[in-house]
Amino acid sequence: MTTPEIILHNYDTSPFSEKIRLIFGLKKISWASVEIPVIMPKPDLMPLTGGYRRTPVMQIGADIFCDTQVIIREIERRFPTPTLFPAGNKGVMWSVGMWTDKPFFQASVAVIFGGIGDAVPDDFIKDREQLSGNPFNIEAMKSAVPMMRDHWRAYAGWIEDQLDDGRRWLMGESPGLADISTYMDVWFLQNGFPPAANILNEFNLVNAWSERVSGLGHGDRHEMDASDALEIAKESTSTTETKEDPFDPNGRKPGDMVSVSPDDYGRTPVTGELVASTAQEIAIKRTDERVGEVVVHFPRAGFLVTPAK
Ligand SMILES: N[C@@H](CCC(=O)N[C@@H](CS)C(=O)NCC(=O)O)C(=O)O
Repeated sequence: MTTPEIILHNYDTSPFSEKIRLIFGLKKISWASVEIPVIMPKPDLMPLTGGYRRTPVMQIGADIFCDTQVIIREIERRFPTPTLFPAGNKGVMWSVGMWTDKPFFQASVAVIFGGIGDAVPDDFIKDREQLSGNPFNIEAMKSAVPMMRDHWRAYAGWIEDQLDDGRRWLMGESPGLADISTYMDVWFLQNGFPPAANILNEFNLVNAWSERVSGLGHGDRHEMDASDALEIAKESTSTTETKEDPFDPNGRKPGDMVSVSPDDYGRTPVTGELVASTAQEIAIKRTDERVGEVVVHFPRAGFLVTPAK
């Protein structure tokens, strides 16, 4: 059997997708891009995820990976060379991701959307209010811009500090996950609201490094229609093996019905039957009339798992 294609459901302006596209570049992976809408509804994504709406989502046959944490883990497992961890330090690299994906990302959102201000379209504002469950308050973001610029500048200063011994990449002489995760926020600022990128003017090392990261490229990308991706899911069988987790502190086991949702935003729960779980990942099986049986994978850190009927 040939290995099914890697499919990334994404849109071009999505920073979290850029992180994955650059990993495809670093590892020279061939992949298919399915363009998904920037706002809900996402009618061709929901049959695959069962309700998870965030961007990106990776599909390999009938296995669906939600959140860049499990996407990255799966890419590294399938394509170990060149590694995303050229200097080891794996645990530290994952925790760097918590900084880049949360406080650094939130500072970027405030600086970008506060900067765009009244030009942010109404339907986008309404969608992001639904996503977060909070007001997407442009006035508040506008007034927060000076403080968030300060945070952003402090974070950029950390990148500059890391590079100031002359190294080319954050962990040494080869690119890895630290570069790509951190660059995501630099890319978002440069592309989301270019005037705000003047925060970077004082950071010569960061500017030179960011060009190197951008130069990793996106691997070998081709476009795919959403309908073809759904068809592939329908014709495929998940390759995830049922596996009990002997150390699960809550006694969860294959066959249990559970709901999984992010703990921060886009919290729609996805319900299914537990297939396999570890400290880092949970995979649940569900059925949809358009795609048949699929197995959906989520990270554990940043997600909530609750019993379901
Ligand atoms: N922790 C998630 C965050 C993903 C995320 O926030 N993505 C943004 C776009 S870059 C999003 O989902 N926005 C709403 C949407 O696309 O519907 C991950 O690592 O994948």
